[in-house]
Amino acid sequence: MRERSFVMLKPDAVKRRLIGDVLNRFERRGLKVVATKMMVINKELAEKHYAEHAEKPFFKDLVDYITSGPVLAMVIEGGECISLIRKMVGATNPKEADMGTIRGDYAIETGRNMIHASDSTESAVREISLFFKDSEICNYILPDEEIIYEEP
Ligand code: IDP
Repeated sequence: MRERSFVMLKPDAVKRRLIGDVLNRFERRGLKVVATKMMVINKELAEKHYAEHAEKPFFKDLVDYITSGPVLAMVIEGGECISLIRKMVGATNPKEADMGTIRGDYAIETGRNMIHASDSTESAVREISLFFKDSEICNYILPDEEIIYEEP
C-alpha cells in the first residue's frame, strides 16, 4: 500500500461548488481516493483536529469556520502523496500560494483557504483515525497503476 493523506474540503469549498474541480485535480494527477465522507464537524472534533493551534489567536475563528457548514473529508492514496498534495494545495495564505495550486487558483484569504491536507506521516495517521474507521477506507487497485508507477 502506498502513502495515505487526510484531505478535507472546508465549508467554503463545498459552498462554492468546487468539490468536483478539486477532486478532478487529484484524480488527474494519478492519486486514488480511498474514502470520502460529507459531514458537519462538531466543535469537539474541530478542536481535536486543530489541537496544535489551540493557543493561537485565530483558534476560535478557525473552529467557527470549519464547523460553519459541510466539509468533505477524505483519504487519498498515492506514492509520496503527503508532500505531493501539500504542493498541490499551496501556501496557507492564498495570497502567497503559487498559481496552479488549489489555494493560488481559487482562494484569497487565510481564514477561507478552502482545503486542509496532512503535513506529515504522523499527522496523516492521527487525522485519518479522527475521521475514519478502518472499515470505511477502501482497498482497491486501479488498472492504470502499472502505467503511472515504475513499480506498481
Ligand atoms: P495549513 O492548513 O496550510 O497546514 P496551518 O498553519 O496548519 O496551515 O493552519 C491551519 C489552518 O488555520 C489554516 O489552513 C487556516 O485555515 C487557519 N489559519 C492559520 N493561520 C491563520 C491566521 O493567521 N489567521 C486565520 N486563520 C489562520
